[in-house]
Amino acid sequence: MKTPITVSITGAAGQIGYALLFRIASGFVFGPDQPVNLRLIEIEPGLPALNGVMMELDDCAFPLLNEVIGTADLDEGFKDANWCLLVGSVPRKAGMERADLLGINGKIFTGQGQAIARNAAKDVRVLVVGNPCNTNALIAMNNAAGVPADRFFAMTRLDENRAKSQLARKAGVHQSKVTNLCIWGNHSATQYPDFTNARIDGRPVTEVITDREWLEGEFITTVQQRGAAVIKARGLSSAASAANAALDTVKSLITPTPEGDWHSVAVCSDGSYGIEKGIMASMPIRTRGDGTWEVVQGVPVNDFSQGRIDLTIAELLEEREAVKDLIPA
Ligand code: NAX
Repeated sequence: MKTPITVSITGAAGQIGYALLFRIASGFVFGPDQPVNLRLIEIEPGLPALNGVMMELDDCAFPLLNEVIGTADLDEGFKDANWCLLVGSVPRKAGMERADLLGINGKIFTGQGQAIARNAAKDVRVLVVGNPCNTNALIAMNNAAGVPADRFFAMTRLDENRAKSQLARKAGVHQSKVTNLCIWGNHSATQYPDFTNARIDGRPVTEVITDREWLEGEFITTVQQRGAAVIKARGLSSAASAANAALDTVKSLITPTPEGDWHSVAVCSDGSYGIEKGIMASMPIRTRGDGTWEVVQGVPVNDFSQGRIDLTIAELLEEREAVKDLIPA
């Protein structure tokens, strides 16, 4: 039997957690011959619900699920973790300013970054889903002394998937035909879904969808506002699609990217595309399949795209400024 892979998940009793755990335990992510240990982390008030989730995991009798631990203790939760999925965070409540939310959640991610550095496996990789995910990832990365920056990611895959499905619908094709879709910047309403480089069946989207006004207008706002639209319709925020995107992200980071394509995830900027070094910004990424990844270079950025990218990067810089006290010098 292969050595089990250990996956630590925070917010494991929440709605995304509920849509995530069972698919990991089933072998969907790491493969049909890879046993998995789950370390499920909740805050104290979440532990009774987590216990119920663990009962259901038991009741699935998953052949690949080796061990499950539920805990509110970060050291226990991140022990030997190969993957950390940081989902738990405090939702924005009425009357709460963005800066308040950044501060409250920021404090969660300092402690989690430190605990990951103390306990996780040498090859640990960390995907932050809990919002504001780019800046939470920035804080965790900067508080995880000794863990290389290229192990930290923040999720923009849900935005990529949403954008692909909107383009496919407009073009009347299956969503699998849409490739090379990059989300630039922040996972927020300023994100830029870059249709200018996307392709449908290998052809530029702009040749297939000639309605430029739609591409520059409704398409972008639909993707940017999709989360709010789901809340309006469902009364709850996106959960199954968010969990699915988290699993897509992990899979894309552990398997080689198809030739000529790329995927979107926020990584620590190396200065590519003029994006300030050190911030967590979404950009086009390729994975080699050996645990390493690279920013795809040479993706054309026209004036329209540059204006959009500048906006979303400016927001990330503002967010970093708002949490600067949580980032050690
Ligand atoms: P829920 O409120 O259903 O669940 C969150 C869970 O996290 C709760 O069980 C809570 O007890 C737990 N929690 C809170 N603080 C914690 C901490 N310090 N340590 C461990 N657990 C903690 O939220 P859910 O719908 O699951 O969403 C989770 C996060 O994902 C939210 O921040 C949400 O904004 C974010 N999202 C991010 C998306 C993305 O694309 N990056 C999209 C979907 C989602 O909105």
